Amino acid sequence: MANSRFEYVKGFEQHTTLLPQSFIVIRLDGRGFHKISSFYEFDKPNDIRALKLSNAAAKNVCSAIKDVFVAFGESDEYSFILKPDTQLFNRREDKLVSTFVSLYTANYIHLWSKFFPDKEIDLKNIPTFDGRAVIYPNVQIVKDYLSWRFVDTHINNLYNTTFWALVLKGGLSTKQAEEKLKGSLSSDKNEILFKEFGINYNDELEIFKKGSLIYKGEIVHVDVYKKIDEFFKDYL
Ligand code: DGT
Ligand code: MG
Ligand code: MG
Ligand code: MG
Ligand code: MG
Repeated sequence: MANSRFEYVKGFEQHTTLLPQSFIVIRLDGRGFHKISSFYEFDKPNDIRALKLSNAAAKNVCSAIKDVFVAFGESDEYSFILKPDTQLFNRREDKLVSTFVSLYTANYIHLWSKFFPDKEIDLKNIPTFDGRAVIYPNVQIVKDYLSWRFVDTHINNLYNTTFWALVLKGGLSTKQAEEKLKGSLSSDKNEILFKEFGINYNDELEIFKKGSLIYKGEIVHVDVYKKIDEFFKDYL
């Protein structure tokens, strides 16, 4: 490239190179999905079409970027875990995060009509995503990261399932449902679901209860922390 007297402006660019030999987790999260889910009338608390759409988009990201060895999705978020020795973009954080965000978002929008054939994308309500990269320096911590997202899925889903049963089936206001669930234990929520609504939480769809994990090109819904050693066996 020709040198010009303007070239010095390049010196203002700042780049962060992520720590070598450590796991890079890139987590994407839907922007304002509270509003997006209500605009497109997602089923409450879980919309199977939306979850399948995010899985399909994430699967394409995993196919495009081979250094992802495991990914996990729930609600409006997806985490992609890269191999610790990846040299993708020389581990430049801005390139990594922006590439994942745009690849995922482009796939999400491209695949939208397949999962929501009756709902056109509205230009003022385009689903978009933010992203961050986090470095986990050893296997134990990155295993705990994945378990954390899994447990979060479970806790939120049990709460949301009970909350929306109280509102949609029990006729409570959202405020009343919130009050009723304040300080409740998991066992209390299971009991409310069963006694008041005849719902056995165990019978809920696995994808709702457990989130989705992509490993070796397959999407599975499993107790992540029980199988965690299998996913990380190459790094133990
Ligand atoms: P943010 O991430 O700060 O831009 O804001 P939000 O609104 O995306 O907040 P977040 O990510 O903490 O929470 C996800 C929202 O998306 C939450 O309001 C529930 C909603 N959502 C996600 N998946 C579903 C679904 O399957 N059905 C429905 N009805 N809502 C969903
Ligand atoms: Mg967010
Ligand atoms: Mg969000
Ligand atoms: Mg979220
Ligand atoms: Mg370029």
